[in-house]
Amino acid sequence: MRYHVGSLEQQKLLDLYKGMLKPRMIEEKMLILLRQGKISKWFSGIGQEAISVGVTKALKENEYILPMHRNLGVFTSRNIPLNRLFSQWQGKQSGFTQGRDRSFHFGTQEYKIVGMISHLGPQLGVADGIALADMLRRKKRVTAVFTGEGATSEGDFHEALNVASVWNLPVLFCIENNGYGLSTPTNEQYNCEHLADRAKGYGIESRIIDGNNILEVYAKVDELCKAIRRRPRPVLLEFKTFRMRGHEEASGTKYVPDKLMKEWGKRDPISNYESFLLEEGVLTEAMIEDIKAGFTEEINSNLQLAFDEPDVSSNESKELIEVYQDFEYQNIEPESNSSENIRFVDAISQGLEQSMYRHNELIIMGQDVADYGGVFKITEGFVPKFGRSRVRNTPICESAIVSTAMGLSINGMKAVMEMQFADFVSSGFNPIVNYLAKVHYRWNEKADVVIRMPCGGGVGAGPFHSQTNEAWFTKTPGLKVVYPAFPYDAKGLLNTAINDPNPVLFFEHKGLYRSIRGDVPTDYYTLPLGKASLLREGNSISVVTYGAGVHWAMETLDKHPEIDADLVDLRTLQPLDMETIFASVKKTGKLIVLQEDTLFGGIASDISAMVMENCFEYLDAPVKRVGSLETPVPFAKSLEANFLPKKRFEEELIELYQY
Ligand SMILES: Cc1ncc(C[n+]2csc(CCOP(=O)(O)OP(=O)(O)O)c2C)c(N)n1
Repeated sequence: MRYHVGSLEQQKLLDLYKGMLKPRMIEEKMLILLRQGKISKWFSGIGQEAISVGVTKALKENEYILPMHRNLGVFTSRNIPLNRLFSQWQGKQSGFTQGRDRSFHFGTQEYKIVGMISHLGPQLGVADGIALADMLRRKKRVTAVFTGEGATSEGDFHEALNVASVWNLPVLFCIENNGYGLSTPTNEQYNCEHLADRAKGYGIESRIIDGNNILEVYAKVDELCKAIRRRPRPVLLEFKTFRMRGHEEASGTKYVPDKLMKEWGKRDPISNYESFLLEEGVLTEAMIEDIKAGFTEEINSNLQLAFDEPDVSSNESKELIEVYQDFEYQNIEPESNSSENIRFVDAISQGLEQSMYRHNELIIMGQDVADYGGVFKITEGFVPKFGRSRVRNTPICESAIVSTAMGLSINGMKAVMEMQFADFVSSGFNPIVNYLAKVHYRWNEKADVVIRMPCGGGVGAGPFHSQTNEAWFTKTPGLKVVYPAFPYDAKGLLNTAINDPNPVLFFEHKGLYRSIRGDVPTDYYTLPLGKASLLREGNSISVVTYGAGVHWAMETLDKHPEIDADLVDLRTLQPLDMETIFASVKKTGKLIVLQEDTLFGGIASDISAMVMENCFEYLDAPVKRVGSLETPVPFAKSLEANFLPKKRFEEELIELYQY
């Protein structure tokens, strides 16, 4: 291996050596502990240390770095206290996730490290968001993100590189090409000569770097970082290296030809560099002994601290509370009495616009949201007021944009993302339910993101533009779900959703956009999440519903004045106002829950179950649930009318009333 010292000083040469040696020695210790059954899983980065260490040391301390599962060198180069790392791997309290997630699945703002989720790819889009925040604040910073060559096959890789290119984001995309993704060799993973060649297709620069040569890694990345700080832009790096151990320790390396192992064994980044430094007189055997003794002491004493720490114990209320970031709702009343009779769609637009004035660092992203104003025209006229940097058209890549929103939040900004249609959220599902929803529980980080979801049927739009898919999200701890039925609620709740630092799925029924009007205060105001509204009061039956269901229920009740019903509009589904439901049921003794979504697995089922569990003695009839037919949403008018539950609701309501 050839080393070019260039202008690097002795101190730096030594620092790089120590930087690689420390994670190697930690790993060697971990492999022993693994064999003794003292730690569970281990993903080895042995042989790849030069990449983690070289990249991290080329960054400034205030620049974010997003490592993967083989990047111990990133954590040690940022000088994370080892006892906390060890406690993390043992699932203990002073680890970074308090026992809630394992291995390298954590981040820490203190050290500007943003760890991975198991799904690999979303990391790349998160880096885009972090870099976007830096760019918008005109901070000349680099964000570095890692991926293995295997994960480059995920759509997230393509989406993130494309977004970074279109927006010219200062992201250093680092591919560690180590020959295998689990047991899959590179020729079964991709079919081009170098992954770096893909950069051309995205319109960005790339470099191929010998990932086992610390001086090459450090010098090239350092030079690039300086260049990116001067002129922000994305760059793709392909580090050629090799995975010297199994995917994780238990899985072995039987499928790797011996020849490859031997060849790469000779290219070990540490032993080669050590020999070089000895030859150059930068290191002596005595110094090596000294350095190793120091690390051994540091590792052992910190391990002892971790082993001495008791196992975590579960405190149920703490576990539940920490799924969400603390949010103290502030009730803000409109400043004046002025109000206007406006459409549902206008109320959302107003809330969004006033929130943009209120939060300087709120960014809107979505397809066609800029000059075009979005397909429903909610952001029409926003660009002249807030500029294209805050009202951002995105490529068609829901997953990367959700991840980008997450990155903006990590770097201290707020994001509202418009799904063009709620149906398309499936293309961004992974980061929503796995990243945004779980990040606070895992490592105490907020996901200050609102995802606006134009949803719902009755508009003759067929299976892919009509779904109301809130149940995909009410199921997932960590998300909040809002679903207003009136313009007044829509504006106040959207404002609160934006103030709330937790991830909120904000459902907007597009059938209501232009058909429902209401008086709405002209000024900014907020409404609390988790509070249903009792729209009508009666004594014989409780009708619980939300969204378009509220309007169907009102029409039906108007047709049947003999039925004196409580009508509860849930307004938010997570948190869910069970108190109001219970109080109503205790008064009326009969409950019918109406949802537009297909019935099975929807919120109506849970409400029904909770009422049975909590109000059984008060019930005079079985709880009824009414929802759409268990089919996709059909296109033709007559089919859709029969699919939707409006007519069945009337029949079931009468039946329950007469029970
Ligand atoms: C979406 C997803 N699919 C599959 C896996 C299982 N898995 C975890 S790591 C891995 C291999 C990754 O290979 P690569 O990206 O090359 O990184 P390496 O492990 O080689 O460093 C696989 C298949 C996963 N975690 N997430």
